[in-house]
Amino acid sequence: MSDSRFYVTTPIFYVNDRPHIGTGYTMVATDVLARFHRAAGYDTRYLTGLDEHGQKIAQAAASQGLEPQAFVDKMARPFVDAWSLLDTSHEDLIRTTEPRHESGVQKLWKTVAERGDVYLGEYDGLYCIGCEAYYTEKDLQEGGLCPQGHGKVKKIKMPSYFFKLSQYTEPLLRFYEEHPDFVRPASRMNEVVSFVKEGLRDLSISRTNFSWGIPVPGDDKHVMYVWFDALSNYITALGWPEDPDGLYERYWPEAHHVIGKDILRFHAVYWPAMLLSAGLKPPRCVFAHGWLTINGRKMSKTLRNTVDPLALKWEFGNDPVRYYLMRDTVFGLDGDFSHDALIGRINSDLANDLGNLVNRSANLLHKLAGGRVPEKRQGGEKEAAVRARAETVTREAAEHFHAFEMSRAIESIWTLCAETNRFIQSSQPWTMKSEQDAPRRDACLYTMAEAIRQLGHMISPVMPEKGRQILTQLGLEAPPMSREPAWPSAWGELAPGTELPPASPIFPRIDKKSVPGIRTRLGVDRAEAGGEQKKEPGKEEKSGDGLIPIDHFGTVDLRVGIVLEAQPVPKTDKLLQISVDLGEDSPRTLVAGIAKSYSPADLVGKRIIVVANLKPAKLRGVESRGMLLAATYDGMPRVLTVDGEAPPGTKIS
Ligand code: ME8
Repeated sequence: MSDSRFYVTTPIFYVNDRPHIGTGYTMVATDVLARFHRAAGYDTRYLTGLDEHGQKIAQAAASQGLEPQAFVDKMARPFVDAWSLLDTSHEDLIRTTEPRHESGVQKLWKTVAERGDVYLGEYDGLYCIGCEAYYTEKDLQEGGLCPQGHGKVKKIKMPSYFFKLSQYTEPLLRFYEEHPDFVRPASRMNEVVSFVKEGLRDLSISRTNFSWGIPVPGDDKHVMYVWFDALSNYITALGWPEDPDGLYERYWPEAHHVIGKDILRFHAVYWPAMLLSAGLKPPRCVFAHGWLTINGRKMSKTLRNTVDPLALKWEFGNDPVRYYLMRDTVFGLDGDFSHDALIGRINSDLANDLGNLVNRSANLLHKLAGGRVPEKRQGGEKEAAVRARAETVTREAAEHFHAFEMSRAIESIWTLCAETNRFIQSSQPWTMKSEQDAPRRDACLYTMAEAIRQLGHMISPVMPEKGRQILTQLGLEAPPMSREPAWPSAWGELAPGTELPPASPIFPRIDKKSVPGIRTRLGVDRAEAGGEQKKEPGKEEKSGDGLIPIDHFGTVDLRVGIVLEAQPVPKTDKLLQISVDLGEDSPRTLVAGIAKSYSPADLVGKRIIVVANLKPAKLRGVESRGMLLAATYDGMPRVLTVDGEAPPGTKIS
């Protein structure tokens, strides 16, 4: 086991929302970092999780008429499913309703209290439920609005336990000075220091006006403030305080919290103060990344749905989307998600640059070297230049990954891609046909193949599947998904004589003609038109053969739904009223003429197919918002269902 360790965490996401491109962005970035560190030989642990307590969750549960525990159990599913489909390589996913977490947090509370840092008082001030945060007047936007866009904040007055945060002003400032890299990027460190220098006020850490939280030890009229509970996940997931598996001791000293800039204060001020109070070490680093907008607009509930990371996976595959997210935004700064830019990157960087290089090289090896890795020969200056570039990039890209500069690491890797493309062009191995040319030809082809192997290794943290496919093209047995190809890999490890499989393209181009269909399927046009589908008059496509173009099919939004409840519609023997989970904030009501074939109980739990973008219609006084699909045979409707697992809201294409 390596001595070098790396522990990387994501924020634990609130389960009142569903996974979207913003949370997906944090997951991809942390996954890339975890995979890079594993490849570089670090003993790595990668943690994500779900934040399941607090007033925001309690309210969301109530709005669905569910008990909070039933609500969070239901809402945890889409996250677990999404991360599994996106193939993120976390070792652990903690839920704050798990006993291992709750007991750890209570222990942390007791430790802080035993230090004399907790007292009972009264909170009389402002609170934003959307942020689950306390604010003062000067934090607010004009009109008393939440600075994070959650609308009007509330005034609350209640008995509350307080944490003596004010006493940590000096210790924190000293800690920041001794650990100048604690908050990254550096500009964020300055922000934190200025905030703390203004002086800290004690922090209210318990609530009495609702009960969905971890009880305060010794006073169960209070539940803990959700952030006291949530921040502790980073150590409770390691097994603190008992540490039965030694994970806390092994990984905590190397903790790196990757978060969005919206929650920096909690991680860089409150959390280290809590830890210092408990006599524990603060994490090594808090890295705050920027905010992702969508097509230049702030994310909204509607727009988020159109950038569902799973819809992108089905359309483009995971790796191109990961590549785009890591390449197009500088990690730490704000960035924009644009479907057009994503398609642009797929066609230029992936299909043209890397894809052409790999495919062209595989074809050359078949044509000129009989489908085997050629002899390893010295070659001339040109070969030496490629090798030198590969060695520089191996070092440079690793430095960038270590510094969490993913876009710069990729840029560096692409210089090797460009250099290898130029090398093939100028060497023209296809002209080296005679026996006499054999040594030169071998040297050239070996250098080309070896450069591609290095590229396969180096892009693997960003594009694990594509990296493996590249290695497979070189006849190498790619390591299992759970193990990354090693970094660095010394030049010249490709064994001469290795038999190569037939060449097959790895990075397909997206044809311009298919772009309108993609935009329709992903709902981009609808979103850009503000929710309405644009139709150009007179532009209807007609076809005399009764066939429709694919994008007509794409205008029907078919989704998987899970039936939650069903009941007969009064005064009819045909209709059932069904409540269906389509993965939205609240279930939809559908009315379907299937009562002849199904009793309500038969339907509950079925995964059905729903037309989700149908205009609402009233049937016997009940508004139906969508239509389920059924095949009617012999007068008996049979409901269409899904073969196997598919979370509610999954798009059918
Ligand atoms: O804050 N761009 O959870 P949360 C980039 N439970 N990243 C985004 C994003 C966007 N538009 N939208 C969300 C919470 N994120 C707390 C955390 S941790 C102890 C408790 C990402 O569900 C980003 O990482 O609101 C952000 O910090 C996180 O999702 C917020 O997730």
